[in-house]
Amino acid sequence: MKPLLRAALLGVLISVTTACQAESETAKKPAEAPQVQAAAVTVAKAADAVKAENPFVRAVPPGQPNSAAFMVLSNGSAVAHQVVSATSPVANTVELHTHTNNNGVMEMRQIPQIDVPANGKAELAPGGLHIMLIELRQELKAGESVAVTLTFEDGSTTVVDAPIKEVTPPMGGMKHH
Ligand SMILES: [Cu+2]
Repeated sequence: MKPLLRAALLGVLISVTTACQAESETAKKPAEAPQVQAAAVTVAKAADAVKAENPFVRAVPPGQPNSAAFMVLSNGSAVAHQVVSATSPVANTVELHTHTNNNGVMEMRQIPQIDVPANGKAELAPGGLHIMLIELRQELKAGESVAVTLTFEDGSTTVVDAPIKEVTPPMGGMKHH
């Protein structure tokens, strides 16, 4: 290649690259501002979008170490939400659990989150999803109620006041792990 031609090509290359950079820099700035504004308007707290319906906690006799809370989580928004943890003053440890059928034996296991689909429900019921109350600090008498605090994926929280009820254990009992 002749030196003159090479210099000319190099010149073209440099001018193309700088033009591209200049273009993308200016293109970025006006696009960012409206996006941030739209997000602030449409994003609602998960705790406001998800309602806990018909909550209850299983009554247990004194000396029983564990119990569970059940409810229907109803998501009225077009965004999926997740319960990522729960706490309660009546238990030392609170975990999110599900039941799985392991070769005919129903077993409970901890799960990292409970999904509440957009415009949908998550049903926590005996034999299925539940909030496990482990190492109870007190007797859970039917007729009283228990506060259960749910924490969602965005850090927002809901306190659910769950009445204590007598619940017949599901088939397979309460085998833990
Ligand atoms: Cu459990």
